[in-house]
Amino acid sequence: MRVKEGMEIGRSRELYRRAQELLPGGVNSPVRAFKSVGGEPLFIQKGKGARIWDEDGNEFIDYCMSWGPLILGHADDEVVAAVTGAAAKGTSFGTPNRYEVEIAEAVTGRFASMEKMRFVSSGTEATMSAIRLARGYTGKERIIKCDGCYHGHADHLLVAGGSGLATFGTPDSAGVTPGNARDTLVIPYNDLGALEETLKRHDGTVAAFILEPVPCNYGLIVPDAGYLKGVRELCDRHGVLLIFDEVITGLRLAPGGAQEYFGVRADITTLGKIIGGGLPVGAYGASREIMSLVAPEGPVYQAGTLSGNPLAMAAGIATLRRLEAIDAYGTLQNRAMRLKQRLGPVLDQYRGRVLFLQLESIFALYFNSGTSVRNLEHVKASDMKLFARFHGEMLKRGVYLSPSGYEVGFLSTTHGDGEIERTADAAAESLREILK
Ligand code: KE4
Repeated sequence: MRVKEGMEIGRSRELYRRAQELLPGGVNSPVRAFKSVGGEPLFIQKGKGARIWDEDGNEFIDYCMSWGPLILGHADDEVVAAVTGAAAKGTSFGTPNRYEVEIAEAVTGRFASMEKMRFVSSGTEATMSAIRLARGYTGKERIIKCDGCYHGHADHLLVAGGSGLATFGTPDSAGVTPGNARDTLVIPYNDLGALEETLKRHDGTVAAFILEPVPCNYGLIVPDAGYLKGVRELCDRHGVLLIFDEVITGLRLAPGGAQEYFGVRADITTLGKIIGGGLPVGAYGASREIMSLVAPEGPVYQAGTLSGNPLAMAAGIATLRRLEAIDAYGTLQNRAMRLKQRLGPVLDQYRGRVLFLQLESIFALYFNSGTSVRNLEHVKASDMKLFARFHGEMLKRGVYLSPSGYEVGFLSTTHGDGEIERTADAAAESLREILK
């Protein structure tokens, strides 16, 4: 594997200098700034399949995949054709359009718990609206979330756990007022006892429990056997709505997301990423009864200039059609197995120092002595400085990992044997370099 020592990044560097003059941190979303892995962000010019090229022409095998949407890889021909075809007829009308109906039929056909749905333009809008809907439907004010689960940047969800087991949240960002955090209770993930205690202590006041069924924003944390079923039972017992934030897992773990994969129904589901094929999208859905509360049918207000945008909807329809046409989930399982098989012998040499976790086409790498990751504490025990060095070594070898040890990696249907071989070789050399 030729190490790209002294990789030419002059064009990215110049763009970054200009960007920092105009955009906070030079980026439009913080994690892109490479702050937690060091170095300067690369400005990506194009992508095709599993590969991306930066402005200086450096080529990488991409495992960030725009943080999850690109399950079919970059610039899938049919998705691009759908977007360009839609754009040629106009980019937005602010009126109902046929694409919204077609994609709503496709999505609700995959999620038994979603009889009706509403499209918005981001995952943040989806979860913010889902919480408002839960409060409007139940008439209750409090929500429960899990420490380490990320649901976008709505004030009442930028709330961290306190020291105790089940505590009132504390603002996790400047500008989030105690008043905004006051009605958010925070508990550990994979802990049914904490959920039960919180539900009992606040019985009758909790509108909903929102969680990532598989947390992917603080590394990858896999639910304990029975955890999600236990959550369902406790929410039913206490009359609390269960919101599954499937912005990442929806259409990724299975066509019907984590709900299909684990066999646990949510009351309200939020989606994003894959259903927009890489264009701005979010959505939330539930039973007819719950969704009847949403304006203009009901009193829960929510709106959006570009909600249901024809280009995003066309990209989503093309994505869902392709996923079905190419048996994508069989392919993704095969790709995931291949990656595990090829990385296995490499990682075995560092048992007790490196932990590779994978759930289908989602994976995370921890520099950690543990053998499993069940909660936040396990993730916090990882050496993020080592991850930063690993990230840099892999970049030099032409592999682009998500630029944070708290983020996960994604496979797509386009990560072929060649890409996986190169990745395993790069990992072997990078680990040798940093753990020698
Ligand atoms: P957006 O508002 O970024 O579209 O979605 C927010 C969101 C909601 N729920 C889950 C489970 C999510 O993972 C996200 C956003 N994910 C992050 C990456 N893990 C987006 C990347 C970024 O913030 O730049």
